[in-house]
Amino acid sequence: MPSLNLGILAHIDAGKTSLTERLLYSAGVIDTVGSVDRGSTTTDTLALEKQRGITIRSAVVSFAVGGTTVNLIDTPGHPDFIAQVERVLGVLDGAVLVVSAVEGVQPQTVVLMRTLRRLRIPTLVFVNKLDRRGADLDRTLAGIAARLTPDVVPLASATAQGTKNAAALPYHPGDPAFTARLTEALAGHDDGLLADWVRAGTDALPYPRLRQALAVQTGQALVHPVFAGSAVTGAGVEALTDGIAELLPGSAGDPQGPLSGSVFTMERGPAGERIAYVRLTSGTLHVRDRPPLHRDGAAVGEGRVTALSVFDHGRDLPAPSAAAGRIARVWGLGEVRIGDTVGVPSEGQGAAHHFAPPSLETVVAARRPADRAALHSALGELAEQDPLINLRRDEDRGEIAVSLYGEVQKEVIQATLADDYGVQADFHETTTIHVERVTGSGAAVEFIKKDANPFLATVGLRIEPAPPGSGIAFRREVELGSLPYAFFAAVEETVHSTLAQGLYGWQVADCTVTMTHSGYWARQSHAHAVFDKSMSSTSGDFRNLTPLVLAAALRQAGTRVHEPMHRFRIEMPADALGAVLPVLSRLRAVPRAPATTGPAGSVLEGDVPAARVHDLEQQLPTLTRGEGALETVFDHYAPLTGPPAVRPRSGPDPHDRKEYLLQVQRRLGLAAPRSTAGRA
Ligand SMILES: Nc1nc2c(ncn2[C@@H]2O[C@H](COP(=O)(O)OP(=O)(O)OP(=O)(O)O)[C@@H](O)[C@H]2O)c(=O)[nH]1
Ligand SMILES: [Mg+2]
Repeated sequence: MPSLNLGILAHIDAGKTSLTERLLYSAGVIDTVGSVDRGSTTTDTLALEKQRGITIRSAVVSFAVGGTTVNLIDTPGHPDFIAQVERVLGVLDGAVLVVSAVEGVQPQTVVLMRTLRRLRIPTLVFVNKLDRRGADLDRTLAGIAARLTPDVVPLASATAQGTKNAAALPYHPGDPAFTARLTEALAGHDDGLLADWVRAGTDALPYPRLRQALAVQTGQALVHPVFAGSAVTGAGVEALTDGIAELLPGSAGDPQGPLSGSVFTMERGPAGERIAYVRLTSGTLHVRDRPPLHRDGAAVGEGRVTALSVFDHGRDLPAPSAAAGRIARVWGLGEVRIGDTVGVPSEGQGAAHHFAPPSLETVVAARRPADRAALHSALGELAEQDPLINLRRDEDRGEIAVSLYGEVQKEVIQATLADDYGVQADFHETTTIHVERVTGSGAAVEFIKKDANPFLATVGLRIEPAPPGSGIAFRREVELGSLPYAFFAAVEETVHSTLAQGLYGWQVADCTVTMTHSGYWARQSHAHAVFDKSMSSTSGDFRNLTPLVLAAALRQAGTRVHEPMHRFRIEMPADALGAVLPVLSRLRAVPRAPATTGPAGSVLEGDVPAARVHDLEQQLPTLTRGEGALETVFDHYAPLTGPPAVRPRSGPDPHDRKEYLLQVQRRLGLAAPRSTAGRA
């Protein structure tokens, strides 16, 4: 049976989990519809999810429709868990973007749709909550066209909105206004259709032709059909189910091809064992297979599949094998992490980042000193499972810091440490993670056996700024054949790890590093002499020299510290504006335009430093008599005004040459740097 891996995405509380429940019910997988509010849904299974009524971890369920097995992935909408969505994006054949008919398009909706369109993931839109008071389909559709994309085709109108009898009425194929709108939307991407339309004059094109073009263009993510209904009453859900089967393309993948799959989420079984969720794009995985594992394109050992289960008709069932197109839960993959490839990496797999990195960081400490080791290993395990939980260990002070998206994620990590690991942890004050941007260009070189270079390596590097968001690129100006590949790889890896701490201790963002000089001493061996290590270069020489050269180039180039900024949107009673504005300016928030005031109150949008978002959240209720609603989402990095914030370094500091060489020497366990004893 063909399969379709379908993600449900939306702003928090739009109704993803409720809709998932409805889809399962309408496909006959469950007999009663569970409720988020009673903690009885199929996908929100964690105790914390039930308590809080929000989704924290992506969950997979499946149902069959029209001869296709749909693997449905319910994702969290809270921006603190955006990393979960990030990992899911890479495994989707299609998506349903849920928009509330009451709240309309929300900040996270914009971020998600932008990403879905960029990745060309075929996406249907479902306007939910037609039954809730204040629902307005037309207003929501106008918002979608204005803020998400004009390439949408509404397929239904609404009646009795705002009541429990609310219904979505699919447009009739014989409705000339509807077919005209549909034709117009499709003809923009299809010259053949456009020509036929012009030729047909006032006659409508045959509906089956339009419907087929709609499926093709939806599959290419050129247009997005819009459905409407209610996840609570079930209105419109059947039409959505049919639309999923008809309009979204299933998985293509060759079960006979080379094995390739990617791990998009992990969980722990009852005995604490790791279970990886693998979306297979090619080949077939069997129990007892020993598939190779890859991380960022590099081999990281192999797993041994001890058991697997495949999603089919509801939940997953144990199976001897899983084939391309499917999602399998796999036991026995050892040290596997989210984002890893099982088998051979295929194109486009790997650590792509679609959303902003976490902008907060907090030091975590065990409440009981005796738990310190347990805390460190528990955090290490959490971070290993999820590469987006970054840890920074400060060996000197014996501290460990974890990067975060927000306060809710912090509470979830705290609860997980307590519930799953039995460790009571305290989180110290949250600080903002800044980045450094290179301001000019700089270059440095150290030659082998020259000056004070104690390493058997020649390395020259130039660093230059690159456009925001482009990341760190490594280039070579020297011939590939001029250096063994392993040495190039050592330089490239070290460039990345060195740039994790710039001139002020922050990650250096967006720059190009070019290798301008290279040189090494080949393995010396004479007929009668033993191989003399002090005479031939090793990767270690390149690893140890690169930070010194890069640090010198970076000092010449200069950097400026930038802080993360969030875009905010505040809805409040019009008379609260006077109290809110001065507080915003105290928090260094800057409105982008004057507030707009309508019958429903005032709306103000602007930018606020990430560091001040939590303050704003806490103050808003008092300023607006509890009626203000704040939404924020990361937007960009802005230069920090005033003196640059400095982050304490960890590890040897290549900007202090003498101290750096001493530390390297100590690490190598050498009496003195070889070949230049005492010269450093
Ligand atoms: N009236 C009405 N309420 C709905 C509808 N869909 C969801 N809700 C309610 O909206 C709230 C959020 O629903 P969820 O299904 O948890 O939303 P979600 O998008 O999964 O939320 P997160 O996973 O936390 O992002 C719950 O109180 C639901 O009962 C709907 O169609 N009509
Ligand atoms: Mg949910």
